[in-house]
Amino acid sequence: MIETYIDETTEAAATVASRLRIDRREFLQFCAATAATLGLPTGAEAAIAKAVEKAQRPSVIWLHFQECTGCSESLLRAEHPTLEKLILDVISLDYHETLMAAAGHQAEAARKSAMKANKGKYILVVEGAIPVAQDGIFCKIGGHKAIDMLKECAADAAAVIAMGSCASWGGMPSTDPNPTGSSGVADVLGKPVVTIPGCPPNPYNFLATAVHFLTFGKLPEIDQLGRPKFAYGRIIHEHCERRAHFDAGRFALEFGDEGHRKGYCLYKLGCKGPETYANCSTIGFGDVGESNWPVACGHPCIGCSEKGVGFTKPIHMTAQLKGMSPPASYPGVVEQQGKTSFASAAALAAIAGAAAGGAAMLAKNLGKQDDVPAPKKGE
Ligand code: FSX
Ligand code: SF4
Ligand code: F3S
Repeated sequence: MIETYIDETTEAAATVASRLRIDRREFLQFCAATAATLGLPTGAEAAIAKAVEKAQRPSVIWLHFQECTGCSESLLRAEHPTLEKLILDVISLDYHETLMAAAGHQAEAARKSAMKANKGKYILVVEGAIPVAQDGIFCKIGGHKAIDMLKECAADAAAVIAMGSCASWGGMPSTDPNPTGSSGVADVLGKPVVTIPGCPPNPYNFLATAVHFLTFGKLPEIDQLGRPKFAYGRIIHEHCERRAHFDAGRFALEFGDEGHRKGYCLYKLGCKGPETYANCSTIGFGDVGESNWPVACGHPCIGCSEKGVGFTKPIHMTAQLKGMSPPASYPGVVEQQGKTSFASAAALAAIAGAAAGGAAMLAKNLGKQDDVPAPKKGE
């Protein structure tokens, strides 16, 4: 049984690897990583390898509206293990204004023919918000208003994916006062769609969604905002590499201060990790190396993927803490003899059954800064 499984997986992997001209081991690693990203049980990588091998690639029509093209850039900028090759292998990208060679009437003809040839079967991916103010006049492509083009393409699509925060809920173009009435795809179509928010969104989340469709013939399970649960089920703060500093009350207070240089928690610089649902902290971005995501680079998360947070709350406003356990009950990291630490004080409060006292300790801990000297002038 195990031998058959290994044989089949190896065979499928070898076929795809030679088709993509990548190493078989790299492809198997990709299958295992995608299965893990999707939260699938052990063995699912075999199903993924076989599905990608068969490559009955779904036709994808990719529209661009109000955006910066960062979503497409993030898909194409990965170099290892040739993510863009895999993406372009698992889908048939039949219309994409940035990538296609065709222009003008040729491009329009390509869209119409892809829609006709794959009627009812294609996946519509939308990048960018749709302006609805003044009858949608603020964005036109090939003489068609974005709002009309979206409705026309969505009518015969098997599934609609809103790629990026702009398409998911309006994103950056919808920032107050939103003069063009920038809106998300679901609002314009008046029905739920799969959303992959982020500015830009993580390409692995798109790829994993496409691979899920390819492997199981359906899109992954989504939450009430249309986000795949495998990627947006938990808050960033839960898995952040700086979380121990948060729990210990050690914060960077200014960019470049000692706390910042030591890699302390960025909560006080406005990090929105505690109220943003995304997997940035666990899967990282691009190929620069592990731990490549905003917080790891020293910048607070701005909540770019979270409606009502990114492009809505000021970047350096402190985040609302969601679903907090009482970190003040953890042992302190820097204990000094003869002093009652916040941790032990909180423990005493807990022993006394003073829940309110524990909450006060948490608040106090957030106001604490461990002996970090203020930066000297000129530092
Ligand atoms: Fe840009 Fe995409 Fe941000 Fe928006 O990404 S990276 S402005 S989410 O639509 O191109
Ligand atoms: Fe990480 Fe931000 Fe949470 Fe601090 S507040 S632990 S930097 S996610
Ligand atoms: Fe965006 Fe925050 Fe992730 S800024 S990329 S949601 S860490």
